[in-house]
Parts: sequence; structure tokens; C-alpha cells
Amino acid sequence: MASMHAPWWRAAVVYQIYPRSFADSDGDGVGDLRGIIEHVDHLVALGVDVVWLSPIYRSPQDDNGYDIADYQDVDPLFGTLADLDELIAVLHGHGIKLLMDLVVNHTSDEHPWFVASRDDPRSPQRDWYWWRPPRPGMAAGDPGAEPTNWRSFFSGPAWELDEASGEYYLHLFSRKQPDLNWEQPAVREAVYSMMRWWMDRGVDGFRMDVVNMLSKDPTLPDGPVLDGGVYGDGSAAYLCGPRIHEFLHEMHEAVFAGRDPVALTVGEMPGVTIDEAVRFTDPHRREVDMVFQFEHVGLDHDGSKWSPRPLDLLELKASMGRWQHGLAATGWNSLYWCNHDQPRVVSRWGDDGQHRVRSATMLATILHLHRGTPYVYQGEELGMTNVAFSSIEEFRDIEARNHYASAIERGEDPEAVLAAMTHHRDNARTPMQWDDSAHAGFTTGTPWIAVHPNHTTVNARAARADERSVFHHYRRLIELRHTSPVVVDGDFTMVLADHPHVYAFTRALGAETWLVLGNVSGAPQDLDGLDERDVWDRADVVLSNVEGGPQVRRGLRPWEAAVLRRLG
Ligand code: TEU
Repeated sequence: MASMHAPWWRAAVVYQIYPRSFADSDGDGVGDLRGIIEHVDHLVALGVDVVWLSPIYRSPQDDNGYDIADYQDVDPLFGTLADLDELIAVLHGHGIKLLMDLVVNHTSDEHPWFVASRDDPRSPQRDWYWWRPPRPGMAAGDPGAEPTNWRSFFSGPAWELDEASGEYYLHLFSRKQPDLNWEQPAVREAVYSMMRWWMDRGVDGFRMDVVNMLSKDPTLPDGPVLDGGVYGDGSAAYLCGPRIHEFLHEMHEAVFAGRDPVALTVGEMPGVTIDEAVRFTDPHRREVDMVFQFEHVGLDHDGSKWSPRPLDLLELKASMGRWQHGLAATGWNSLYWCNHDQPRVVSRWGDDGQHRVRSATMLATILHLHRGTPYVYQGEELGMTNVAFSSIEEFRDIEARNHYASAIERGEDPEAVLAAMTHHRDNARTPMQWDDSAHAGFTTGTPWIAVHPNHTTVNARAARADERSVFHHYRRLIELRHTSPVVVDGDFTMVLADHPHVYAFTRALGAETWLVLGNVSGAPQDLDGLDERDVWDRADVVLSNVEGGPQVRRGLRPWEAAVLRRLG
């Protein structure tokens, strides 16, 4: 049985809102907090327990709010602190908790901390950021004079020269996102005190942006040079760096210890390994509750997201299975296919044409029945799809635009570069499709990014009215987690691990065993290798995404998903 003392979030489902693209209440073309308040009924109907709100703080919006200029105020684009208080109250009134996005690897270059740090090299804030002179023997501004060879995640060098002082500052992301120096105790105290302020205001926890990058090897060593280019990969010096566990434990003690009800913390951790994830999420170590790992969303990259390759299902199953196994005894998994940085999963690993509904519901089924806490990204529950942009002008995302510009600068063919950009982040950022009206009911103004033309058929109003929609399938999956202890606590065992097209596993708790089956292909698949196929053929059907339900003896139809239950 489920432990009586298990934390509440083990049985919870989180819904991520990207405020800029969710709902616009005032017609300026950008989503806002009042827009969210007007659509809380959607979240209630879906049945989610927690909302994770991407950043709404004051920001120049260089990276859509992940560049923060004031951690304790709401950007006027999104509303006011009073709107946020109202949103928290409305959500809490429905029993829904709110996670804020904590972005403290870097601030905006317009944050007063950075302004002080840059403008006065003698200010106490100088060392709150990573300032370094040019490479020995070179003059500031010379090509290659950057203090290290690190490449930024958003293309180009990870260092920007400040002409006035002749020193460079580190920015792993955009030049408007200078990295904070967590070696400084005053930086850590300032962040913890800001976090306590939010907790005291009524938020229920945090999703922590690139939180495994907080601790850097202070010697900042060069990294191996990346594929024939001039830049190096510095990640060995800043992914899960020397003091990362110390910092996260210190944060836990300073912000969360002794709070009731317990908060939820999830650390976003590119490159995290299973061994590290166990340490981060071991409840006895009191660091974070769960992590977002990136292994599975890198499997269809050929070295980088800008050179995609088809997914090999055997690799996906092996990876997901390793994480299930690795965190079975200690720690906890988060489960996601989608977020604001990833392409839409139905376009990525399903079929967003003829089999859109069936493949979206199949992908949802296999994800949600793993052990861990599932995350639903806005629009995923509608089966929203990737966009097909035909020119670079249509892109809004700094990562995509910078990548395109630097590829063209290197002399690559513009058409080929654009054609390879299928994994770009704007796929996830087109406006939420509420109905079939102009601009999908997202705004009465001009949307900041184009609305997907398929909103005439793919939209929330149509989905909520159709019991067989992607929306209602997600609703049933969420309900299963709330009502079935085996979904929360059952042991996970991969079955048919060598089947190239079928994703299958069991969950077992006490006398109950569930079998979850997903056909990850557009062709029928037999289940000849399945143990006790005849027993499963007669088992109770918990969930299906096909007319008439599953027929295990005959196999699976294209993109079919089935969940079966038996005792003993
Ligand atoms: O993303 C961190 C991250 O490592 C990547 O997923 C990143 O988005 C990029 O795609 C690498 O190719 C987080 C946020 O989720 C993202 O939106 C921010 O842009 C980034 O941190 C900086 O704050």
C-alpha cells in the first residue's frame, strides 16, 4: 500500500502555463495573469493538482521572461502583484497549488544587482557575477580573447565584453542573462530571502531553472572544442559542479524546512545522470523533490537539436526504463514529453495528421502510467501540433534566431538550416487554441506569434465537447492517478523490451497488476511475444483509445493504447 506518510505530490499531476501564450485578457496580443484567471475552469475540468507558472516577473523579455530584472514584482505585460494574489486565491479555492519559476542561475543585465556590478567595479556587487580579464597576452575585444572558450547555449561566445572596465562577464545563455556567482554567500542569502518572500505570499513551491548550473568550478577551465568550430563545451565545469549539493541543501534548509504543508521543488537539470538524480532527490538529503532530466528528449538529436534524427523506440524504452529502475528505491522521477522548450510530442513521436488523436492519446497513456509525477504542458491536452514556419521572420525565439544568424554567418545554406530547425522552441509557444474563432480565442488583438492555422479543428471548445478527444483522455489519466494506488506506487517492469514498435510495461502493487500497451507506429503490431497473452486478453480494460476497446489476442491497431488490470 501507499505509505501513509508519502508526500502529496506523488499522486499529483502538474500543468505548465507559459503565460505569454495562454490567454490574453486585454487585447495587447500577449497572454497575461487575468487571462489565466478567466480560464481556471479549464484546469479544474482537466483535474490537475498543481500549476507551474513560467516567469511573470519584471523582465526586458529577451528570453521571454527567463531574464529577470526584479524577482519581487510582476511585469506590467502580465499584470500586477494583485492579479497574481488573486490567481493564487482562485487556484487555492479549487484545491490547485501554484509553483513559481525560479530563475537564479542568471539575472537580466537590467537587474539592479548587475547594473551595480557592471557600473562600479569596486561595488560589493562586482563579485555577484563572473567577471574576468581577457585571456593572458591578449587585449580586450581581440578575437579569441574571451576568458574561456565556452559557447553560449544561444550561439556565440558565453562571454560579453564590458568596454568600460575592459573585463568580460559570463553568460551561459543570452548576453542579457549574466550568470550569478553562487560562490558569494551574499548572492545565496539574497536569493533565499526572495524565495521566502514568495512562500510567505502563498506560493506552494518552485520549478528551478537550470539549477544544476549554479555551482561552477571557479577556475573556469576551457572545454573540449566543439565539432571543428572555435568554441568549446564548458559543461564539465558547470553541470553538477563541485558545490551543487551543498547549495541545494542550504537552500532547502533556508527556505523550505519546517513548512506545512510541504512545498514542491523540481530542479531542471540538463545533463543530469541517474546517479546524480538519486542524490538530488533522496528525501534524506533534503535538496529537491524531483528533477527534470534530459536524456529521453535528446535521443532524436544527432549531436544537437539543430540536426534531428528519427527516434529509435528501443532507445527511448531503454532510457525511460533505466530512470524508472534507477529511482525506484530512492528518489522520485518527473515525467514529461513536453514543455515550453520542446517540440510538440504528437508531431515529434506521433502522427499529427490522420492519427493525431490516437497517437496523442497513446503517447499520453504510456507517459502518465510510469512511476513519477507527470507534467502536462499547455495545449498538450488538446493534441496541439508543431508549426511549419516558412521563413526566419516568423520565429520569435532568441535561441532559434541566433542559431540561424550564426549558421548563415558560417556560410551554411539558409534553406537547409531552416529545414533542419524542426525542434525549435516556438513550436511550443504558439498561442493556446481555445476555439475556432479568429486568433483561436487567445486575443482580440494581434498575437505576438502566429496562431496555428489548425485551431479551426484543434481547440479546447471542440475537445471538451467530445468525449473521445485528447482532452478527455488526459482527464481520465489524471483521474486514474488520483484513484488508483498502483499508478502512484506500483512497481514498474518493462516488458517486450526488444519490440521495436510496442511500448509495454506492467505496474504491480499488492494483488493488482496493470499492463500498459502502446503501439508507437502507424502499422498494426502483433503481441506474440507477450507472456500470458490469453490471460491479458480476458483482463479488465481500464483505458483504451480505440472504438470497441482492445483485443490483445489480435494485437494493436495503429497508435493504439490499452491499459489492462488483473488480480493475482
Ligand atoms: O532551459 C534550459 C535548457 O538547457 C534548454 O532546454 C534550453 O532551453 C535550450 O533549449 C538549450 O538548447 C531553461 C528554460 O527552460 C529556457 O526557457 C530558458 O531559455 C533557459 O533555461 C535560460 O533561462
